[in-house]
Amino acid sequence: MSDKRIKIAIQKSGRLTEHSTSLLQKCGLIFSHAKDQLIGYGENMPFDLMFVRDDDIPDLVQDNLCQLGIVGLNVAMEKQIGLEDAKKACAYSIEQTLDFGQCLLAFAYPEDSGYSAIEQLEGKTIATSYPFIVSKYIDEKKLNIKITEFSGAVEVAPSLGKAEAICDLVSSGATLKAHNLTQGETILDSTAVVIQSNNSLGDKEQLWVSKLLERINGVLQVRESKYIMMHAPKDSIHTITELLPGTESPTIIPLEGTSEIVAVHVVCKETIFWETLEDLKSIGASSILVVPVEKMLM
Ligand code: PRT
Ligand code: ZN
Repeated sequence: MSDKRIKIAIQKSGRLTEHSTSLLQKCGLIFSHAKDQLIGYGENMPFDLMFVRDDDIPDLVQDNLCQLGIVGLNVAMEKQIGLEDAKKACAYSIEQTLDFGQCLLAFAYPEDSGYSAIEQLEGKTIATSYPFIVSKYIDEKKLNIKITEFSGAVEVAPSLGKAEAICDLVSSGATLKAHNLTQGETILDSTAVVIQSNNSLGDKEQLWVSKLLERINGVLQVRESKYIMMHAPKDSIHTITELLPGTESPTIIPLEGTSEIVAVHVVCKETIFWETLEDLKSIGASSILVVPVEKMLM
């Protein structure tokens, strides 16, 4: 890389766009991006953003035109398996799983078809936008099922007589219901992921990439993390750490005028429910405060 800038491919306009830009902003990246421009220029770090269609992201990273990309695991895997199939090396790796873009890649059968499992579709046809992932799954099960590729609106394939079943992304399930389809086996649990080119970077650039990945990890941890403070009987500390999921060693602070009660401070990396607070109260904790964490670097 002659210009020493690192390019990150993100979706131009779609379900991942706002989450991706907001994640990078939370990592401290300030960028200028004129509407309809392909590139957003990083102002305070050597990262530039390339705004593209999500399907182009694995190719851009594969060809090292972008060094990083944020894309659905479904898209990253489809390309990866496609390369495997063509006996070509995949030149990117999945570096980080993110907490947005959640969906399932699942089979679905027409409600009145009597199908409820993929094994019943021997000799039949499945429509999908993910032919490589689906073929691999079917091959592993040693089934003889044809695949017809649809680039969009896969759910209409059975009613058009193009396929007996489909395999498509599902989130709420409303689209399947609206087309009288019943959800079947899930073949992939997908979220957005960060992919990185396997081409080696200069030392300085690699340092920036590592720093960004570390900050992304910090942002993800912080989203669920809470700082919890309470007063509690000294002999209940062990039970408290058991009740609070994802905690490390708590900080114990003595209180003026008592040796039995202490102040306990702890960072909890999972969601805290009311039930947990009630359980803490029942073992003698009081003045329980749960506050959000702004930033975290582990
Ligand atoms: O223009 P471009 O090619 O960039 O965008 P796109 O239209 O291909 O992608 P987009 O923005 O729809 O989705 C981007 C990524 O979001 C996908 O690759 C997935 O990783 C993730 N994602 C999460 C989803 C969904 N949820 C989702 N529900 N992508 C698509 N859907 C579609 C699905 O295909 C089906 O048509 O939504 C419908 C089902 O939704 P429910 O809620 O009715 O079940
Ligand atoms: Zn797309």
